Order: sequence, then C-alpha cells, then structure tokens
Amino acid sequence: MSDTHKSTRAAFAALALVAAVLTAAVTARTDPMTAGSPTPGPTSAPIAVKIVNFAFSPQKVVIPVGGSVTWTNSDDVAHTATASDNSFDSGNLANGQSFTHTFSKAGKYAYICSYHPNMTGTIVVQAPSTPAPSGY
Ligand SMILES: [Cu+2]
Repeated sequence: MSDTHKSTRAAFAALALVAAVLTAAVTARTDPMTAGSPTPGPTSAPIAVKIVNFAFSPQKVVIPVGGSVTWTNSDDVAHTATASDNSFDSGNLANGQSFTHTFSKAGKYAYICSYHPNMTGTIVVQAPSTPAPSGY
C-alpha cells in the first residue's frame, strides 16, 4: 500500500515538474513579443512655434492627440500663448523663454497673446483614427 502511494506521489511530482517546464517555455516564448511592442505614435518631439515680430510662427499647427507644442519667445518684448478657452496659458514669456503644452484631447484650439490680442494662432489636434491608405 505504501509503495503504491509513494509511486503516485513520484508520478505527480514528475507531472508537476513537466508542467512547470512547459509553463516556463511558453512564458519565455511570449516574452520577446511583449517586450518588442514599441510605444505607438511618433509624438514624442514637441512642435516648435516661434514668437517673433509680434506673431506666432507657424500660426497654425496640426498635431496628433498626445502631441505637444513648445512656444519660444524670440521677441525682445514679453508675450504669452493663452488659449481662448483657457485650456492652456503660458503666462509671461520673456525673451528666450519657452512653454510646452501637451494636447490630450482632439479639437481646434485658438489662442492669443494676452498682451497683444491681435496676435492669434491655432492648434489643431487630430484624433489618431486616420487609417493607412487603403489598398496597401
Ligand atoms: Cu504679445
């Protein structure tokens, strides 16, 4: 009786070992796939908008959702980049100072310089639903 019991336990132990090895093999095989998936979206580099000669340049910028814009004041006088809907505001930007804002929601964002409201600009944030051209 005790012999049978022993061999059953041994068989179970062997099965458990096989299962453990199989699990390890499967895990090892799926590992490179999970590690190989890159962060989607080439949106890491901010788009640069210069503030020069009392104007935003370029005046209109199109970015994907999650993209950022960096405003840099190249004028001798202070400016701001202030959203018309107040969703972002650089505050005072003296010469050489810059401000970066990341846009996480699609939409059209009009902005001005709060010191010179005739300075206007637009950021268009596009949803990432633009598929690759069909037929490819
Ligand atoms: Cu200004």
